[in-house]
Amino acid sequence: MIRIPKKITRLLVIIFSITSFIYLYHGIILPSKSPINFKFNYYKDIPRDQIVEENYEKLVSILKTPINEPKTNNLIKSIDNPSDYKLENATLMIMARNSELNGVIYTIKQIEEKFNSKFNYPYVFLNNEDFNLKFKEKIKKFTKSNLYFEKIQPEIWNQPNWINKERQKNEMKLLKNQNIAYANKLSYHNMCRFYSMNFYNHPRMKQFKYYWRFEPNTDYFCNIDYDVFKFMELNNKIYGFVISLYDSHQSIKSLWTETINFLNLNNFNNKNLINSNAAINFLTENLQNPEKTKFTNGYSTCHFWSNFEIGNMDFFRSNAYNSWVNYLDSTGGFYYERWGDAPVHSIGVSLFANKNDIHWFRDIGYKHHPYTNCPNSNKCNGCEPGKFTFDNLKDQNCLTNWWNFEMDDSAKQIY
Ligand SMILES: Nc1nc2c(ncn2[C@@H]2O[C@H](COP(=O)(O)OP(=O)(O)OP(=O)(O)O)[C@@H](O)[C@H]2O)c(=O)[nH]1
Ligand SMILES: [Mg+2]
Repeated sequence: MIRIPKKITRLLVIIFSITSFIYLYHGIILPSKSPINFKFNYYKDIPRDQIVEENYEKLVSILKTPINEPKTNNLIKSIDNPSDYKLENATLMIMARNSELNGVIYTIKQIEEKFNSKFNYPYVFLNNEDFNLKFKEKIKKFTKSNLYFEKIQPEIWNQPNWINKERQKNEMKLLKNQNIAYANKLSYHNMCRFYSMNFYNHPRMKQFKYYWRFEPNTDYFCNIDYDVFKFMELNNKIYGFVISLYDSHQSIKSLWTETINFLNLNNFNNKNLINSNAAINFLTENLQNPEKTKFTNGYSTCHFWSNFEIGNMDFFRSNAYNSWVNYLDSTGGFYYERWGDAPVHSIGVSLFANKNDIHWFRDIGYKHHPYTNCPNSNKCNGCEPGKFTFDNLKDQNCLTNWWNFEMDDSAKQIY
């Protein structure tokens, strides 16, 4: 038998270890240089209508389960002396036209009664035109908080001048013929683009970290006795929602394809921006409305309904979100299609944030016609627990997917 000297054996072991490490590092630890390929792994061999029913029943049973406030040990409850209270760096934010004054008052009255009179967070009002005196004077009567009335500058609000007007006109006509709401309303496209990629950099908004977005003519049914912004900060939440829905797929035909294109940029390195605990199943589900996932090339169209949001703008200001949304903008999809800020925010947070940092505010009773989040809680009044929408819209519920696929036990048990 040939005896290999000990020194050589040791050398061989070292060489073997180094080569294996390099191989493993490149093959496993470093992402492979290949295109992104999202896979939805669930399969249910039952008819689609049955899936809709099952998901809806589950939503109703969750909403009917009695709850109270989040069961964390760090809730900061309403305070007796607001003038001494150290507020979070946060604001209540609304975009509105002067003509929407009554709708704004309708909702502010509820937000003040249910939440803000206990804390006095400031409000930011945004408009593409100047707010008139009547608007400003009337609003002052309903809150003691600081009010900021802000104009969105035309260069931020208006569409970029490189948008091909002829193409835009033709595409909008096609979408309008398919009954896509607001397809041919340019201001609506501007609004969606502003909320998708600009609101967090508005000079006034820049001073804040957290925002609560609200809309005119929406309802808030429940007393909120704790500071929701401190809840976000103390529990590392970056995004909070109340209602989750499917979208009209025709309005976002290429949004997912362009997202994949973006993730494949930089020699496929952009996919490193995806969070290791991203909510991929929520984004790629294809059981309840498979035609939507097919039409968009892989996106379920599930989104958080952004007419209510509580968010951390540091996330929106991050490199991942910003480079992606700027890429989206460069494709012209906000104008050649009718991309909403809801799917844009939702894809953004679902891909680039840890899903554990996205919070369902199950305790915030809320309605924006025609959908409601009505918890079974003695803090709520004026809505029917478990009622989500009309029967013919049941299949638009996507909250059950969020619950089934993305919430872990601690998220499910927080209420
Ligand atoms: N200042 C201003 N605000 C706008 C404009 N378009 C929309 N908004 C505001 O942007 C928010 C969203 O617009 P909505 O018309 O409610 O859009 P939506 O919720 O998709 O549609 P609805 O079902 O009609 O409520 C609301 O707060 C509007 O007041 C606009 O051209 N100018
Ligand atoms: Mg609305």
